Amino acid sequence: SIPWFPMRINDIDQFANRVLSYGAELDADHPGFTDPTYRARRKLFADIAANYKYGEPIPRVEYTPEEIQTWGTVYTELSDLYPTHACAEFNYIFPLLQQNCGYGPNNIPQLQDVSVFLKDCTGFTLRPVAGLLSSRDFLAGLAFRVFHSTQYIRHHSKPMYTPEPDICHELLGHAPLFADPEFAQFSQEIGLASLGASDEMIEKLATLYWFTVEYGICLENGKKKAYGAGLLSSYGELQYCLTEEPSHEFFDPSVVSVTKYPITSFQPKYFISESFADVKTKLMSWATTIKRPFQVRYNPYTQRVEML
Ligand code: H2B
Ligand code: FE
Repeated sequence: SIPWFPMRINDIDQFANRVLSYGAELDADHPGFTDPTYRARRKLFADIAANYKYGEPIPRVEYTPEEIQTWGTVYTELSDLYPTHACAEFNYIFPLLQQNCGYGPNNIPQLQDVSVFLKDCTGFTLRPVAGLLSSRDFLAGLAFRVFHSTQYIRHHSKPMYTPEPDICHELLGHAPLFADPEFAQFSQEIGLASLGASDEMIEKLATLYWFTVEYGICLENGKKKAYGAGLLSSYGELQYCLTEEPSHEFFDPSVVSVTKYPITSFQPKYFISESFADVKTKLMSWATTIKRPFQVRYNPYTQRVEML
């Protein structure tokens, strides 16, 4: 039987609360575990995500001076590297976020403002989420050009480390490229391929997502540049990934989709694409080999998935 999947954009409301880990709870090794103030703060963010319904404005949050300082540290270090380490599409969009969405070292942008900006560029929107979703739920959001975004920030005791996605990862790593039309379409294609797919196929698509959207590298005039969000939000790995230390291979979905990867250390291997158009074309032709008794397409006028 076909696993349930959302067919209308507001069906997503049903799973925004099915978080696998973190959310309001924290593991014993989380930097904020013993900090009651941080935990109370996380509860606030979890409640916003739990109560959010599709189409509503994302509630604005007044970040504390301590939170803004954490953001400022991460922002300042990373923005130093972007001109030399990030791909051209990212460097084109980043100043637009500074001009339109309040990106800067002294301000944590509001998800609502970033969502409005992205919607205007590519139709992508953000919705708040309390913690990690399953791959199936997370990928299904992408089919509707919806990106689930955390709104809380990492613990101030370790500004350059987080064991989970946080607003620095989402807004510095992910958000900029969702404003790029080719990248947006590529992301949506992974999402569409995931709808109603088998668990085994979800695993492959999550792996493709990992090696592209999270850890992808591309070539520009023969030089390697980062486009993956896990790289663009990590000061250490953004430098490491372009050196000769890790290995680099060309992107081939049939190889990438079955490659194992570590989740708590720097990647030993990265996959390189020529362009977003190239990675999208390769993914789409690979996706036609997926065995599914139906095909899907997204109707942007009705915001529904149609089964063919
Ligand atoms: N959930 C959330 N909230 N954010 C993510 O970035 C995320 C997720 N990534 N669930 C997913 C899993 C990704 O690692 C792939 C698709 O499994
Ligand atoms: Fe991510």
